[in-house]
Amino acid sequence: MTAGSAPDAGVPRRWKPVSSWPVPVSPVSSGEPAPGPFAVVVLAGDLARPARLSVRDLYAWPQHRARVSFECATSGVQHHYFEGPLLHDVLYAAGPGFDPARRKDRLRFLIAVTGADGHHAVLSWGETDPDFGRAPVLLATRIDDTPLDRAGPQLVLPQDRCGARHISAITAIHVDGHYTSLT
Ligand SMILES: Nc1nc2c(c(=O)[nH]1)N[C@H]1C(S)=C(S)[C@@H](COP(=O)(O)O)O[C@H]1N2
Ligand SMILES: [Mo]
Repeated sequence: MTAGSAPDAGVPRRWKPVSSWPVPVSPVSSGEPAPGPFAVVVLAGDLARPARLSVRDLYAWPQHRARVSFECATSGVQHHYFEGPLLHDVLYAAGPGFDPARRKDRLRFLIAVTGADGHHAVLSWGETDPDFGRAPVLLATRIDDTPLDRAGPQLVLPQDRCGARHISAITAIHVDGHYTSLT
């Protein structure tokens, strides 16, 4: 199969308001070391409920699947099968600081994703939003049926031709709605 052709990989789940969201988000506990050998992702920035999530915490959301092919400038074409929640679902549950009733208000938000080795990339909120770009971006909990509990989750953009945004061993996701405009 090609990128995004898995049955549920193409369209994000229906939008749900935060108030009825069934998934509890772990509260932030500052200064607490990572629990044992399990990787933890920090969700921070303009969020009502910043959080530290293990890969197991990410199993609480609906798991989507995607078979992905991408090209790497150095290692050529790679094929992988990923499973995990939609990045959008996880971040929306953390309470991004926009007015959900005003669609325009979401469009000033950035999502900065950082890996353990410092590799990082910025996405826009509008890119993943069901009302705008609807990109089925995953926060993968498994790669090729191997759990990522210890390595940490991986960013998956099934629509990308190049692999550079498939950030592995994610340690932090920063949501930013307050960057300074270039005027
Ligand atoms: N954390 C991290 N993730 C990363 C990278 C990296 O350097 N660090 N490289 C990216 C690139 S350039 C590609 S093509 C894919 C696949 O890289 P791999 O062959 O090293 O797995 O991972 C991406 N994710
Ligand atoms: Mo690459």
